[in-house]
Amino acid sequence: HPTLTAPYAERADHAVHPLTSYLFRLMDLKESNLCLSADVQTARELLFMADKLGPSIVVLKTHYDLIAGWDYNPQTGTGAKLAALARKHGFLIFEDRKFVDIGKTVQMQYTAGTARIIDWAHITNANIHAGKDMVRAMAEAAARWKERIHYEVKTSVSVGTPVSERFDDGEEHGDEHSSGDGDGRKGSIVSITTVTQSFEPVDSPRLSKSTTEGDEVLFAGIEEPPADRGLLLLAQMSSKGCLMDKEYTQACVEAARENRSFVMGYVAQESLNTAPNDNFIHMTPGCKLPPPDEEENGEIEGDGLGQQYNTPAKLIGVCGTDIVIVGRGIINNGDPPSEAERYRKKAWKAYLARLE
Ligand code: 5IU
Repeated sequence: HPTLTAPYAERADHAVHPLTSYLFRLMDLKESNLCLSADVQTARELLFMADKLGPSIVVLKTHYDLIAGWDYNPQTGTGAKLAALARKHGFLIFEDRKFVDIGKTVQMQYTAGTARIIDWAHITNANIHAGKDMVRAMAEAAARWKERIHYEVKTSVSVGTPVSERFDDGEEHGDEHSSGDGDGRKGSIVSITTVTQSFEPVDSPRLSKSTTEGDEVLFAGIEEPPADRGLLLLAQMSSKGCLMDKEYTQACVEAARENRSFVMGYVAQESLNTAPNDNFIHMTPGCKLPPPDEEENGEIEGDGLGQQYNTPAKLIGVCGTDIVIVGRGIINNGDPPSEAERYRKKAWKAYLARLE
């Protein structure tokens, strides 16, 4: 398929979804096709990892429900802080929530409740075993969210105000910032609105080549992410004995094609782009490298609990995925930032080789 040999920059130009286009540009700019699966135990560790590994990654995958001490405050909580780190370093947040239920329930889980995932996660994913109508339900919820955000940005936030200055004037912001869905909460916009020039440039020589001057630039040429939300369909899993069959995976492909303005692509074990105009992005977990002193001869042991691993070279070069998702391979290392760089370089090399 043409997407296997097309540069990410070129695919950015042809992507239907604005976030997919942004993500491909980030990948090109940061020379990274690495997603960190930040499965740590506390919010503190999560934010630490996001800040330290931010320069190496393009996506940070979360499981908010395994984090102890997750702060649900929409303005100052863990989601808002992650969103700020995402802007600072240029990565997208992917909450690996694997939604599966009837459409109405999923809409509520996605937009409301404790975590308000839609406010801080650019991307989430869905298991469509309950039927593909739930994809449309989530798309509708995301469209309503976007409308609300645009309205709130226009009416109540002056672009360019640093996050820290925005709500600390001692005033009640009740009405004009209310999120419009009747829960009386205020200011949830902080996690997503346009904030420029409020962060120090990140000290990363690797990125400085693209630095540009100008108001809209955060650092090193990375622009603001669009105020959009995207979905990945859970098409295949990495675990042993996974019950998702070919028919299910094919239903995901159909659901993706029917919802191109919301579905960015898949979490899958191989590329599912087959139709001429498919340009979906693929992310793949179950990725690990052998230790640096060992040859890459294919076999990587699983974790004894059903997880199976492949190397970045195989997943990108042979299976045709775009982004590898790595958790314990990086997190359990004594030096996560340099281990993340080792994974980034390997995965990027596999991508460059695929282009030839
Ligand atoms: N994850 C998988 N396999 C899948 C899907 C998600 O491992 O098919 I969809 C998640 C689980 C964990 C991360 O959060 O990706 C992988 O972590 P390790 O790299 O530590 O195995």
